[in-house]
Amino acid sequence: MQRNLKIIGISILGSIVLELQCYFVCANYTDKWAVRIEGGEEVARNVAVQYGFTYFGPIIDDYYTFVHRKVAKRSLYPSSYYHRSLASDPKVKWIEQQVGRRRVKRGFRDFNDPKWSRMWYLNRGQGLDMNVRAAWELGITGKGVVVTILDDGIEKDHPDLKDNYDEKASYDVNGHDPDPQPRYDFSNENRHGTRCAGEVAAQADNYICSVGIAYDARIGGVRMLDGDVTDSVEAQSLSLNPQHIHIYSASWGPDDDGRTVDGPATLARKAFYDGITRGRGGLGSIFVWASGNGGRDFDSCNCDGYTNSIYTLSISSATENGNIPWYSEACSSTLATTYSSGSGGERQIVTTDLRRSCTETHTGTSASAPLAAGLCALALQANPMLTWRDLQHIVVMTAKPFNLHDSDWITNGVGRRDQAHHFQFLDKSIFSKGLYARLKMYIHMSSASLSFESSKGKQMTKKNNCLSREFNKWLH
Ligand SMILES: [Ca+2]
Ligand SMILES: [Ca+2]
Ligand SMILES: [Ca+2]
Ligand SMILES: [Ca+2]
Repeated sequence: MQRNLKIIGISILGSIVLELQCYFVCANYTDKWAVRIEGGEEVARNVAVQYGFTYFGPIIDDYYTFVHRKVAKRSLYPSSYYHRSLASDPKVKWIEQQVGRRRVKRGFRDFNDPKWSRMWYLNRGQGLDMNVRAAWELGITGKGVVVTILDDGIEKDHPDLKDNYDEKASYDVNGHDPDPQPRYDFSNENRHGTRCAGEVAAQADNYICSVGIAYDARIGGVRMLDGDVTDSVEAQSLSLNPQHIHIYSASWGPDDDGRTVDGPATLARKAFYDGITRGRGGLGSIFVWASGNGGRDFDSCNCDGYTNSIYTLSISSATENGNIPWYSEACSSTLATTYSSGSGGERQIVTTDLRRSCTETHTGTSASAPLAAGLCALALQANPMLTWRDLQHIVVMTAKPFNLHDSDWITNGVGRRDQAHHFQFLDKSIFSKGLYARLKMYIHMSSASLSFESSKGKQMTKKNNCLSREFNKWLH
């Protein structure tokens, strides 16, 4: 009895060892052989029959598949007997018993970040999200691209940001020091920059919080809103390290009260111009701008000289259900929209938050601009040679109006639909090396901007009194 148990014990152990060995080395032999025979299919058929094989069909050129009915469909060991007899025929130039190989579909797997399942604007699929997973599957994750958030600072030691944090893309303009850590208070007033940063480059698959759109990009922050914002503060922020930073994301501007007409002053204007002419080795810095939250007060982003500048890529919002949000300002200078918050029942944006935490309640066009900055980072990884104008062109030309609902859609003179455009970065001619990133953004433009395209600006200038000189110059 004891002896029997021992034998069973050994055989179980033996099979475990075999299993473990096979996990690394054992082959999975099939009942098929690939055989090279010169002289054509008929010769191959005859050889098969001669050695008891069944001719299965051609593979390529002089290679054919034979199958042997007496061989198991799957075996750990090769069938040397039948192999040797077939190989002995002089007409057989090469022969190999075929082995089943483990191959895994390279589909998209979900992340382990706890809030990933809540990131509806990235994971809904079916044309209802920003389609970044298609880019990620191509290995486009923002690698090598540097983004900075011009805001109230960045929590650089946040566990979901610290590995992507880039001190060369950071500065504290308010405090005149290199450390942009936000100033902490009871109301967490200075959480904005940290929230925006996580949307772009929160680390993926680290069991922490969320996933940034460009989760392998480097991210910095400029602390410049927590103090007096002067022309020099803006200019210094917009021109930080322009040979290192590729994309600047700004979610601020003049009052959205429906009465203010304001824009960049002397130094900030110079910073924009220097950025697009000299930044990124002359390809031009990318300035992504939130279009403003003054919809309730009928504010127009055309009256905001920052979004209105031709040098900024101005971004508005669409809600979870594809509607125009209550805070949205419709205007012709907006190039695109990305998803953001909406009305009560609609979900908001998930991102990193102050005090090393995580939030599902980031809102407004403030949340949209960083998503667009993340998309631009993906595009720049796909093709780092894109100029600042190329990127604007891609955004406009690849927009698609899926899932965006409104009654005043029109088709403009170049066949683009206006009011709410769904952007899709997809342009093999622009993404060099055959790479293309299927990235989607949403566009939301006023009817005025579309009529401008059909009438070369004349109609638009009539409808929009706040167009800057720069913008008019661009139209003509
Ligand atoms: Ca500081
Ligand atoms: Ca994470
Ligand atoms: Ca505004
Ligand atoms: Ca603009």
